[in-house]
Amino acid sequence: MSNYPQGFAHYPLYFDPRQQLALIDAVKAGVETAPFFQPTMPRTGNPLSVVMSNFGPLGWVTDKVGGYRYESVHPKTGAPWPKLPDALQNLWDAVSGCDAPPEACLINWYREGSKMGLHIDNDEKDTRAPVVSVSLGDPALFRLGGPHRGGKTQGLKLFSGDVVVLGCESRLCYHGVSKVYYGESALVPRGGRINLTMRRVNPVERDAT
Ligand code: MD3
Ligand code: FE
Repeated sequence: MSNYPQGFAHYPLYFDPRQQLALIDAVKAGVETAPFFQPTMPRTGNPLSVVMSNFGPLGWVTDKVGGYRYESVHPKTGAPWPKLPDALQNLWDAVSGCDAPPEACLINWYREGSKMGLHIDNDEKDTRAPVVSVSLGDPALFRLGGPHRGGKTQGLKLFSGDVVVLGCESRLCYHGVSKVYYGESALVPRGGRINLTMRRVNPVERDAT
């Protein structure tokens, strides 16, 4: 039985294979200037199993000393993150219901054995806007729980080209990736799965009328 939280939407194969290739090309171009970096956990310095980069004015980074945060420049090169590709801005406009553009687009690359433990995304000051996610390459088993740690979770297999929108209640639900079906897709050049997540970070400034 599927009973998803309010604000959760899944669009299977939103992007067809040709569009998926174009997105991979955009990621390839982005990581030429903003190479994948190895994120590490606050305090322990343990590496996350994914490597990351970002598009847009802000990027999510984490390391032992600074912890989870948004930064306007790449942690290694010090350069601004590359501009968000138009295809992703168009996706945001089509499915987010948010007038303001996303400020950050996190690029997660899952290689053989990579996973992501259950967590809540709450490093954003504005959690009213949804998170919009695009899956590319190998399928993954995504898990979505409730607002409390230790509650029930349900699994959903995400395939290349799938889009997931996490708004309202689902925005603050526990979620993670328990498994990647490594080697099932040949889309990603060096293998694995790429996940893109667009977010608002700061509250939208509205003009007083
Ligand atoms: C549910 N990424 O980057 S995407 C993350 O597949 C993250 O790489 C996973 O969790 C991935 O933080 C899941 C789908 C997703 C993204 C953000 C969410 C689900 C979410 C925020 C709130 C609730
Ligand atoms: Fe997350």
